[in-house]
Amino acid sequence: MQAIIDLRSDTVTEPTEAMRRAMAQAKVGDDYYGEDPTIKRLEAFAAEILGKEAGLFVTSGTMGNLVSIMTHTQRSDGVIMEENAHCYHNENGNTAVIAGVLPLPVPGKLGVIHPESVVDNMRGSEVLHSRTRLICIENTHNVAGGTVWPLADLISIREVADRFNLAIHIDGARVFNAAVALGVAPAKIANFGDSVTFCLTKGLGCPYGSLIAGDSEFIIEARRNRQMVGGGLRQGGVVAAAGIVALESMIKRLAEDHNNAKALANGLVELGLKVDLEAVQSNMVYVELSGSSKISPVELVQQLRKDGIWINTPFKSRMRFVTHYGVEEKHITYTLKAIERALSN
Ligand code: TLP
Repeated sequence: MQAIIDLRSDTVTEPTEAMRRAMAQAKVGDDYYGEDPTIKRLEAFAAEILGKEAGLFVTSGTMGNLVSIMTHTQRSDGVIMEENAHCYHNENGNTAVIAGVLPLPVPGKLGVIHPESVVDNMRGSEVLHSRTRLICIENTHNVAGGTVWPLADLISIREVADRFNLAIHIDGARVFNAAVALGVAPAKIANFGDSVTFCLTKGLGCPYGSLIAGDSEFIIEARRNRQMVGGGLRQGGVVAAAGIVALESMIKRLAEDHNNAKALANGLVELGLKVDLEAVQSNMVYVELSGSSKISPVELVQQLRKDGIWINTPFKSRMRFVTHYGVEEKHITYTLKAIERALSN
């Protein structure tokens, strides 16, 4: 097999032919004046799919989370987030540095925050404390394994948020994976959040872009905050056109990525590797080598690269494989064979 099998992330997906055609033909205008018809169409479409009043096109998931957090909070407010959340660890401290809020990391189980953790970390109006204003939840949860929040837990977190008058922001970079995994409409999940960010660039295959959805007032304010962080988009309709194609045609097929991830996970377990199968719920597989393995995780990654299989450098010996558009069943079989060879050398 010649082509590279890139399992580093679903962010490596490239636009489909249909997206490229739509991009070439996109009607555009200056978004600053509210005149880009394609961006407007994408924002309305995203809002509709998520059952929200309005949408806002932003350049990335990171910007979407930041702008949403800025919009829900004032400087010095406290924001509860799961201790391995992307917006806590992987956004370069932007919530603290730019939004000026205090992240309050709490433990999670498979990425899910228990309502009691919210209660334990709540701070009121004492002059000493940051006022807790917001809970950020991540669905699917990346570092927990691409795990999906069960609907029952979404109900519980909403209840506790309402009890303490907190808003909920959903980092739904992969919210469509969550919806497909649960077999529910994306709006059913989004309904538990006051705002949601999702990415067009992950399993949906777009070259760039994310959306925030929320109520109209929230989005008006979010647009101001997007401006503050340099996110005005001018003739961004060229990219939004790909986003519309993605929302129309790339959501259902995520189920294939989930099936491929499960096949990969089962194959890895058969090879004696440590995978928490309970955590394999969407398009990710995290794996660790057993202590008795002759090869180290870094050596395995290097060996696989020689076979044309790319994965990221392991973090604390944990390796991540991500399935996505362009990765097929035959690539999973090939990858498993290559791993078997590497382990037996
Ligand atoms: N995740 C990327 C890397 O940054 C780790 C990946 O390869 O998985 N929320 C979640 C849950 C994410 O996984 C990511 C990206 C983001 C937000 C940020 O999105 P972008 O990359 O568009 O800023």
